[in-house]
Amino acid sequence: LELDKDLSQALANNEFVLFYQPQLNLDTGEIQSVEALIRWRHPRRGLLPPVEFIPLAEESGRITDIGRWVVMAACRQLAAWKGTAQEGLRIAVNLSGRELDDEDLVDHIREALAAENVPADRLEVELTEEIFIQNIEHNLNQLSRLHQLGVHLAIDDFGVGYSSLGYLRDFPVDLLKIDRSFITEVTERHDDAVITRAVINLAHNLGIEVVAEGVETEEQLSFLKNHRCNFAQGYLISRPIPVSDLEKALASGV
Ligand code: G
Ligand code: G
Ligand code: NA
Ligand code: MN
Repeated sequence: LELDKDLSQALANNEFVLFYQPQLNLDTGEIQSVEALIRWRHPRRGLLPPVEFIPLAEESGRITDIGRWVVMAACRQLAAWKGTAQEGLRIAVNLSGRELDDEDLVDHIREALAAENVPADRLEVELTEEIFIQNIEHNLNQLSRLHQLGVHLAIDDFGVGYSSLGYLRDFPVDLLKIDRSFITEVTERHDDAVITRAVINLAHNLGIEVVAEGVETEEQLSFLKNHRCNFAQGYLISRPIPVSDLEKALASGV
């Protein structure tokens, strides 16, 4: 409850910050996108990860305003990168199902992009399969509008949800992010390798690109390259880092 009270002040006090985790393009060897991951600089508790406050924010409904801040902050960052070495980068933001409930979400994203004069295809939205289980018609409508704007849609934690594959046919999906739990032992376990290859082939045959999450070893990276996975994200490439560290890392050619 105390944390919830603090959360009500956090936006006004400017206590949120975005960290960025790069995604490596396995064809070009370049960083093409970064995932924005929110942190809370709590005045007494220090830097808090999202698991410690996002569920709370979802319960109280504050997630809507936090999500708006995230989108605005990402757009501001994209604008700030114009004319720099980061110019071509895309930012992926995470949205929970609760955030899709907001009827004004798409308008807000459109306005944030326009306010910062950022092309919509620089922004990507990551959603988990939960959005294909409830409020399907509403969510389909929201995501179709978002996709029409030009925003890219990614399915996060793919393969561990409870939804059917039918949504890949019905929803405008651009990217699948294979859940870390399949990648961790992909070079040791035959079943994980089979699943990962099948997901890559399924996605490609549907015209969808694939990101592997949780890549921690060179062996995993080689496996993913050999099987034509498009992007890799994970500690091998980089942890989520502050924007200043990201800019330094990119400048030194990581
Ligand atoms: O950064 P970390 O690995 O602790 O992130 C854990 C989870 O928190 C991520 O899987 C992501 O789904 C969620 N998350 C991170 N940033 C945001 C955000 O800005 N909004 C929402 N809704 N979830 C986020
Ligand atoms: O739910 P989502 O996948 O968006 O959240 C990503 C989370 O996974 C973040 O909390 C991030 O810190 C964590 N993460 C990112 N890369 C790796 C990795 O290579 N290994 C492990 N163990 N965790 C990772
Ligand atoms: Na993820
Ligand atoms: Mn994510």
